[in-house]
Parts: sequence; C-alpha cells; structure tokens
Amino acid sequence: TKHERTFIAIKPDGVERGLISEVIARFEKKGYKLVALKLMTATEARARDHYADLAGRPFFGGLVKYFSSGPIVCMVWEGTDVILTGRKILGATNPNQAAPGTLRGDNCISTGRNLVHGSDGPDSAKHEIGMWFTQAEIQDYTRSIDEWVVS
Ligand code: YYY
Ligand code: MG
Repeated sequence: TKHERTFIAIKPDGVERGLISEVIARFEKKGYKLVALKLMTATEARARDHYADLAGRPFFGGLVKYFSSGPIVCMVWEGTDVILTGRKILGATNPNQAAPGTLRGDNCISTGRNLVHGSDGPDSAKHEIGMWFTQAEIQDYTRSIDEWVVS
C-alpha cells in the first residue's frame, strides 16, 4: 500500500455537462482526501504540454483544442494507491470499453469527450501536479475522519 497523490482533471465536457459534483463525489466517498482544487481554462500551450507524450498522434490537434476549449477542474487527490485506483474509478480511455460503474462507463460515449483525466503512474502524477499547481496551492491537513478511513 502506497500513500500517494494524483492529478485528476474534469475536462471541459464534464464542466459543461454538470458532472463536476459526480466526479468529486466518487473520490470523496471512497475516502481520498482533496488537497488542491481550482477551476481554470488551459491555454493551448499548456494543453500541449500536458499531453506532450501524445504529440504526433493524429488526434493530438483535436485533443488540444478540446482540452483548452473551456474551464476544467484541476484537482490533486491523496490516499493509499490513489494513482492506480483513481484510474479504475475513471474507467478505460474509450468510454465504450469502460466498465459500467466507472465515471467514463456511466457518463460518456466518446474517447474524444471522455470527461476526466487522471495521471497514469507515479512519475506522471508528480510531473502533472507540478505543472498544474504551485506548492502553496496544495494543502497538507489531517481530517478528523482519517482514523475511520485509514488503519
Ligand atoms: O490516460 P487516458 O486519458 O485514459 O488516455 P491517453 O492514452 O493518455 O490519451 C489521452 C487522451 O487523448 C484521452 O483521454 C482521449 C484522447 N485520445 C483520443 O482522442 N483518441 C485516441 N485514440 C486516444 C486518446
Ligand atoms: Mg493518459
């Protein structure tokens, strides 16, 4: 069991479609701790940086346009195994392959409008948290419920 942090973003379609609370509720209910949160619109340059690994793929231009097209909710969630388990909560990249019960499986039907982003490993989590948040924007705190969540 690893105590970790991950970067989760609600993409512009999630904000437009009123699914912010749905996404937050899933992570909150599970027991993860929200340590950073902001609503912002990414510039195309930042979207390109965020998805730099995918530059050169045929969908890259459309992805950058979509991701920077309106407000997104940027978050850092903390907890045991949150990186991998967070990816499971999101579901597969292609919503048609995402299991029912996952955010993508329950709420969308197109890879190009798949609602949420989540870091895919410890290195990308560290990199993405650093790219989207300053240290001062990330809160270190203890919740009184933590003794009922973690043993
Ligand atoms: O991490 P995840 O979002 O699940 O998938 P990635 O392979 O990192 O791709 C990032 C993003 O790119 C994906 O969420 C949608 C978009 N995309 C696409 O539009 N078409 C593809 N064939 C693959 C990915
Ligand atoms: Mg990815």
